[in-house]
Amino acid sequence: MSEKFDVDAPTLSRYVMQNTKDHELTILLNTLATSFKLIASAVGRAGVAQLYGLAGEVNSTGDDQKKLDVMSNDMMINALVHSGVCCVLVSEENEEPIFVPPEKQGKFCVAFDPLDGSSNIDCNVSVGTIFSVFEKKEGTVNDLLRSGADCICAGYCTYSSATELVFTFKGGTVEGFCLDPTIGEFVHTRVDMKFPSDGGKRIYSCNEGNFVHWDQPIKDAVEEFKNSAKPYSARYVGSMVADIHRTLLYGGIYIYPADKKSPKGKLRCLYEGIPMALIIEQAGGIASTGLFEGKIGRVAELTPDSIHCKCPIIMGGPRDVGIIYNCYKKHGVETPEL
Ligand code: FDP
Repeated sequence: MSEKFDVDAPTLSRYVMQNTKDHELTILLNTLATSFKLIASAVGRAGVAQLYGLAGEVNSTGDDQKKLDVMSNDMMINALVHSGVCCVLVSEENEEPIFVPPEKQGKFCVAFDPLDGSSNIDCNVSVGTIFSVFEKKEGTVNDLLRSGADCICAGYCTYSSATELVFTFKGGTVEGFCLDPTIGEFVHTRVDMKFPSDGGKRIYSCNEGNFVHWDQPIKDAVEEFKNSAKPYSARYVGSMVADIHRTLLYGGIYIYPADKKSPKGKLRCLYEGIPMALIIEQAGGIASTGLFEGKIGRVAELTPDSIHCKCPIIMGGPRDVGIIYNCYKKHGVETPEL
C-alpha cells in the first residue's frame, strides 16, 4: 500500500514553511499555487469548456487577448488581492498597476504574466505563468521598478503534460514541484535544480525568423551553432516558460536578442526577463542581455523604467554563451568574464 500512496508527501506548503520563517511569504506562495491550479484546470478543460479563441480585447502589450488570458488574469488578481499579503500587482494583461484596497494590503508587490505563450493556447502547446515578487517600500509602483537584485522570489509554472512549478528565493536554490492531481497538491519533485555543468545538450533556441534583423555577432553565433563539427539541434516552442524549462533541464542556449526591429528585444523585463534570469543564474547558468544600450550586462541587474518595458535575453551555460561572447569580441565589443 505504501508503494502506491505517499504517507509523507513533501508538499509545497511544507517546503515553504520549513525554508522561510515568514508566514506572509508562505501565504503568498500558497495563493500563487492555488491560482496555478485554477489556471491548469482551465487550460486542461479549454476544449470542452469552449475557452479557445479571442476575448475581443487587446492587452497592455498590444497582443490580442485570448479568453484564457483573461480568465487566468482574473484568477490571479482575485487570489492575490484577497490573500491579504499583497500591495501592488502588475500584470501583463493590465495597462496600469493594480492597487490592493488598504484593508486587504500586505507587504508584497507581485508582477506576473498570467498566461505566457498564449499564441500557443489554441493548438494545445505548452503555456505557463511567470512571476516576480518584491517587498513593499512605499506602496507605489516604484516598489516594482527596482533592480532585479531586489527581487525576493521568482518562478514559473508550466501547464503541459504535467503542471510544474519552479521557483527560487533570492540567493537560494531552485526547486521544482509537480501538481499531483490525485491530491490536488504541488509535490516537491526536483530538489536543488542545477543547469548542466557541461552545458548539456547542444540545443539552440530562438525565433530564427528574426535572423535578418539580428546584429552580425548574433547571426555569426547562430551560424556557428549550426555549422560546428557536431551541429546543434534547433528547438523553439515559442512559449518562454517551455523554452526556459527545457534549457534549465537539458542545457543549451535560449536567445531573444535586441535587434534592428526590436532594439530592446521582445520579452518583458519585470515578469519575463528578471524572474527567468534569477532562476537560470541561481541554478548555475548565465542570463545575459547580449549587446543592449551599448554594453553587455546581466538581466538580473536591470532596473525596469516602466512596468511593461522590454529587455533582450541570452540564457544558457558558459559553453554556449561563450560562443556568442566570442562573436561579439570579434566585432570589438567588450564582454564580461564567464
Ligand atoms: P506570446 O507572444 O505567445 O505570449 O512574450 C510572450 C511570448 O509569447 C513568449 O512566451 C514567447 O517565448 C515569445 O513571446 C514568442 O515570440 P515570437 O513569436 O516572436 O517567437
